[in-house]
Amino acid sequence: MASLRRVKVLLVLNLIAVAGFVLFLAKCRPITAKSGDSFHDIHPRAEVVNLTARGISSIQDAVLKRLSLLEDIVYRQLNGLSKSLGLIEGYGGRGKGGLPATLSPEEEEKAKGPHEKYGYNSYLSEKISLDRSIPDYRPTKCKELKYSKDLPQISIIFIFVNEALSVILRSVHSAVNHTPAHLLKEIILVDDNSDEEELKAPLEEYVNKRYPGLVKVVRNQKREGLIRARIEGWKAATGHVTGFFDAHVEFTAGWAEPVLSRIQENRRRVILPSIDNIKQDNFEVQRYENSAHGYSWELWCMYISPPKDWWDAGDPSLPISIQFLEIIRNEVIIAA
Ligand SMILES: [Mn+2]
Repeated sequence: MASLRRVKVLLVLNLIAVAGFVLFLAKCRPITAKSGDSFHDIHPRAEVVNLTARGISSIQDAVLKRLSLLEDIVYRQLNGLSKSLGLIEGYGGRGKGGLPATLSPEEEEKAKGPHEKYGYNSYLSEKISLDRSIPDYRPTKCKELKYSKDLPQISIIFIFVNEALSVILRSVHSAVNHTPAHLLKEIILVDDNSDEEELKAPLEEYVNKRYPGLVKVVRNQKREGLIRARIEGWKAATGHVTGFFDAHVEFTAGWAEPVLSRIQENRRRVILPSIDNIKQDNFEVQRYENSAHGYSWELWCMYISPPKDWWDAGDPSLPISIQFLEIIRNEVIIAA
């Protein structure tokens, strides 16, 4: 008697499950697409209906296929965003892997003026993807370190005046691509009163559509200079940690965890990542040796070799403590 009841219950559960699948398939019918649309071509209705006969694993496959198709559609739409600004997304293309990028002789001609204006080859920058891959030059020991999942969130602040749009957006894309999402509270763009039209509505519309809710734009009504502009960014920040960067940088994977981990250990620390170089003429990423940063008496920024006890320890993953600064390898910056 008990077993009969169990069978009945199972039968009812099965019926509910089948009804659920039928309902799911009915609700998830492909939307009527325009003729020639690849969505329609890849998922004709007949194929979806036949799947009910082929069992659950086929349905799962169909759902997975549909998800990857939707992902493609979303990706294409987002790519359209950068295309409208004459820019490119995706990991490949010119300058991928941080290799030197080149222009054709005709393009070289067009590049001369902008190069002079920005101090780097901004015309070439437009031909390099906003998501290009760059090499990970961390010492092996740094790559092997494990960090707590529970780290404080960071607000990344970029400051700019009349910087090339493609260079700012590559900084933003790179920050999003290489900072774990749960650690990135927001990105703040501080425009210290630029004149360039492309940095006004086009920049703001792009970041609002591409990264809704993630990017804030702060505009100074008059030129304030680097430090006051940074302070304006800091006022807008809501993360536990604030990171200040020039708006012509690219990040590598794993840059954030060591920084946040050291600040979590001691909130009074100011951390400076070890900075590689992006060459201003061809955007090649050039490895720089681990070093501390300091200033000469003329206030020129200098790279300082780590002290003897750091070398003696023989562990390249150790921070270099020079008074209040600790250096961790991982940000790259255009030395422009
Ligand atoms: Mn700089």
